[in-house]
This record gives sequence, structure tokens and C-alpha cells, in this order.
Amino acid sequence: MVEAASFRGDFPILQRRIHGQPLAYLDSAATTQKPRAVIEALTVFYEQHNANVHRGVYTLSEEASALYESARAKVARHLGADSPRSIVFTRGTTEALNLVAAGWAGSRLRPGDEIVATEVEHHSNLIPWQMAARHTGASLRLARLGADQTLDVGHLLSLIGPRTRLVAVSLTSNVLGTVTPLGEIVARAHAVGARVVVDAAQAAAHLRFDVRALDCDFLAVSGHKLYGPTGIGALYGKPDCLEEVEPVQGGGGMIEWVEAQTARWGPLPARLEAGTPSVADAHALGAALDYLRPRMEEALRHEQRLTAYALERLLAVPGLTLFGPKKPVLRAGVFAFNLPGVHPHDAAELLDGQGVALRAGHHCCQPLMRRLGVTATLRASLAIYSSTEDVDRLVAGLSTVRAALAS
Ligand code: 7TS
Repeated sequence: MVEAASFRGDFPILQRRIHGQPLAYLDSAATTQKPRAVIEALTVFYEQHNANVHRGVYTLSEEASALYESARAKVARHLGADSPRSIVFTRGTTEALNLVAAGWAGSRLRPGDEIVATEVEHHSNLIPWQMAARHTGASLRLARLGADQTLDVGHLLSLIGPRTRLVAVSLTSNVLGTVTPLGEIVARAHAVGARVVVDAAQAAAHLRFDVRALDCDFLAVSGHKLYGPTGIGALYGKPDCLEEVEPVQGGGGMIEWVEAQTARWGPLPARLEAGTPSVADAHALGAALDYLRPRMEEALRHEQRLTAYALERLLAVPGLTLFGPKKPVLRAGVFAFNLPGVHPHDAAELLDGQGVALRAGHHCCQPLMRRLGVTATLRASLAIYSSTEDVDRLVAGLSTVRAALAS
């Protein structure tokens, strides 16, 4: 038994009832719920500080600009970046990875160059590299899943060679819950002069890491998986790496001067943030980090205990197939599983009727699904506010699902 998270009361949506039942929200890998502090930050911004940034000399615009830049500094601190100038605000992980693919790979790769990624990746960390490869004539090589249903790191290392220019890998898988050991991968990539892009979408709220210690060149996160709002995320880049990224969007805020036929780009990070940014969302992401950081140690301990508890309970469900490693030390609180003879979508619908919210589908990982020999799975995922009761309600719900649907 794991104590109910003390954080639960901070999340107003968890008071909701669904079909007359209390909500057991188990889809935090898709998006986390928001603490009151984040919801209030959005309201306070629009009620007190709303103006466009970097343009006005009047008080409101100065306040909005200061809040926007303060949020950038908070993201830099959370990721362990040396300077806020290493942080480019984006709409999320997808946009951050596409920015590297179009703005870095798209302008620097040549036929014969190689991009190395993995079969485990979310489509957001696969399709941009397919597009960059198609656009430049480079080729894309994918490291395979090992027999133990974790990434075959040895295979990945063997793919990194003299033609490798870029290695793209996730820190935490959104299906397997595995955490990729990046040390040797980064060292090997750097030894051949390749850049390393890390998809930290699933890691940023649930794992302690530091971009300086990882020594990665780029790293992408989404605010909405970090207890912040949708529509805001970040790309971290080492200064010399960000300098190599060509803007893929031109417009206001990114130039030094403009003539009729030409323009000179302004300094980083604004150069890569053309147009009016999501100022309120950036500010509220800062509020999410203010909320999370002092609670991080306790939250991680809670999630680890609950992960162990959920694993034990799920593995005890008769016939349940759990994908990925079975030991809690190797995994985050993400569990993809199936019940024999039960379509995941039917199960998720029945569980919804009991107030249990979890995802069914391919989780934007079709190559991985193919490798696992399935087209879809159920997936439950945990966060700071998850409780033993949520897990118990899922497990109880799975019994009724088996009784109703198993063939
Ligand atoms: N990378 C990983 C590992 C992810 O899990 C996701 C989203 C993304 C990238 C893309 O993030 P976005 O914020 O830009 O959309 N993952 C999921 C998921 O597992 N279910 O819904 C979204």
C-alpha cells in the first residue's frame, strides 16, 4: 500500500466525477493534469499583465516580457542548462524536434550522411528524421528492440559510424516506460562528430536529469506533460549547436534588420521564435516548474513506490501481457499491456464507464507496436497525483472487462 499522494488536492480536476464515479486519471503520459497554481497563473497573466512581448516600452509590455523571460530562466534551471539563451520556446516536443530536423538536419545533411534513431521512438522523434532524410538524401538507420523488450543499446552503438551526423533517441519511452542509458550513446556519437538529440517528453516530469551531465546537443520537452499548459514547450541546445540551426519560420521578432530583398537574423533564442509567442502559456509553464521543483524528490519517491505497486498488481491479473521490463528499477510509471481476447479500445471504453481514464491505441509508436506483434495496447501512466486507489480501481475494472469481453 502506497500512501495517497499529498499533492492530489492541488489538482482541481481530480474532484470531477465521470459517469457518476470519481475520476481515476491514468493517462498522464498523454498529458498531465494542472495544479491550481498553473491555472491561476494563466488567469493572473490575462487579468494583470497581458501585452505583447519585446515590443512596447510601456509597463504592461515590460511586465509581460519580464514574465516570459523569467519562464525561460526557469526552464533552463529545470533542465540544467547553463543559460536561458540555450532555451527556445516551441509549441512542444514535436515542434522542437521538427525545428532541429528542418533547421539543422535539413540544411546540413548531404547524401551519404546517416541519421540514427530507434524503433522505440514516438512518431514525433521518427517522422521529422524521415522527412529530413528524404529532403537531403541522407539515410535513416533504426536501432532495434531487444529480446527483453528494451532498446538494444548494443545495436544502437553499432549503427553509429563515420557517416553518422545525428543520433535521435528518447530518454523515457512512452510505451515501455524504459529509461535509455544515454552515457555511452552520447560518447560514441560525439566520438564520430555526430550531434545528439534527446526526446525528453516523458522524462522531464518524472526523472532527474541535467543536460550538462547528459552532454546532449539538443533536448526537447513539452510543457503539458510537465504540469504546465498545452501549446508551450522548449528546445534546449548547446550554444554552438543552436547557432547551426537555420530559422524555419521568418517573421516578427527574429531579425536584426530587414531590407526589401534580404534580412539579417537577430540573436538567439529570439531568432528561432518568429511571431508572437505563447506568453501566457510560457508564464504558466514557469508556474508549473515553481510548483514541481520543491516537490520533485518527494514526487519521484511517490511515483517509484506506486510504479512498483502497479507492476505487482498488474502482473497478478490473470492472462495480462505487460510489455517492456517487469522490474520497477528499470522503468517509469508507464504500463502498456493487453488482455487476451480483448480489444484495447473496448476495454478502455468499459473502464471509462467506471471513471477510469486510460489510453488504448498505438500510442504514436507504430513501428514499436509492429515489433511487439500487436496493433494496439492499453496504457496506464502515473504522475505526482496518482494514488494506490487509482491503480486498485484499474485492476478491479480489468476483472469486469475480462468477465464481459474475454473470448
Ligand atoms: N515524444 C514522446 C516520447 C512522447 O511521449 C510524446 C507525446 C511526444 C514526443 C510528442 O509530444 P507533444 O507534446 O509534442 O505531442 N506522447 C503522447 C502519448 O504517449 N500519448 O499522447 C501523447
